[in-house]
Amino acid sequence: MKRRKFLRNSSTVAAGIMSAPLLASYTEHTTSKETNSIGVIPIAICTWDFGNATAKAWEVLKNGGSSLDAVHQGVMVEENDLKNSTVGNGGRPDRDGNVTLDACIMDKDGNCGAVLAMQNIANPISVARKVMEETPHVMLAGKGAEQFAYEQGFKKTDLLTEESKEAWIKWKETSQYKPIINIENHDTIGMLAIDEKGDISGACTTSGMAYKMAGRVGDSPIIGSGLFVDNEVGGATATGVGEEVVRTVGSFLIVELMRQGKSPQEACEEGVKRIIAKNKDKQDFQIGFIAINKKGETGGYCIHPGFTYRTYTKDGHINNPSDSYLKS
Ligand code: SD4
Repeated sequence: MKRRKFLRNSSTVAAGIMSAPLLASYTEHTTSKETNSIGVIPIAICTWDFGNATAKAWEVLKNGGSSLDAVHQGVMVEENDLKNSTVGNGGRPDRDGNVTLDACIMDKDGNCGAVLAMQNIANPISVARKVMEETPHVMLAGKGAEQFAYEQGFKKTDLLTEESKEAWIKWKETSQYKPIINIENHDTIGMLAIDEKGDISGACTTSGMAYKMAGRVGDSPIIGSGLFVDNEVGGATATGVGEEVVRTVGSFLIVELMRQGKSPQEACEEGVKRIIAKNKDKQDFQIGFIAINKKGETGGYCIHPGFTYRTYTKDGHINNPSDSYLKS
């Protein structure tokens, strides 16, 4: 998209006159190269086309809120969306029919909290934040996480929607575990934000791979894998087959590459290439990384075409098509 058109769209957003439904259908694209090199803060960026989530984060940022509140409230929009079958309430279950949620959050001071394979609680990101703020620990898993959530006042919620249940029953006819690339064009939400003070935070939340083994945990709640923030450098977050991200500690790697001087775009590309290097004979899976540096420059890269990421700044609310390692 030409810069002039980009600015015209942006001004509509900057004037604050876009309603939520409009945001959801806002699909104007620009190339990632155009936006990546424009460093601007405050900024919110997230994996996939979760426009309602970035809109919520932007509302927090533009009112002077912290990046921590922005990412927390932003990703919660998706956790609460019952139509989203990959995050929070309404997420696809494991192979036994249980919805188990993973989430983590990290702030400007390197504080972090995570919950792993937690059932019956609709907002794992809020529990992860409580783990960070109210306990001496970083991760709580399974029953312990659930028990902690109740102690903190969270309500027990049945997370398996009728639609998810029907899909699971149908899946049981074959019981084949085969993650689908770019499932429904949206997936785990990882979000990074920089507030007006220049402080960076991140959050990541997911129901994990559909029909996974009971107890399976991916990269999303693992600090350094699904998410990493260093307020001196930047942040990164991931979506896709978590096992592959964990093997290269993907998000930490990307932040370290930025520390060594790479741009967010270059760092994401290197992150994907490290995964490709470990999978010479197998490329039938998707990974998408996004990153941001201290200046507010952004980057995104993936294995297969189809991954996009949202950015929201004073200059616009954009769904950026990510460049990919494989071209078709
Ligand atoms: C996981 N990374 O559990 C998550 C799921 C995901 O695209 O992002 N799928 O491995």
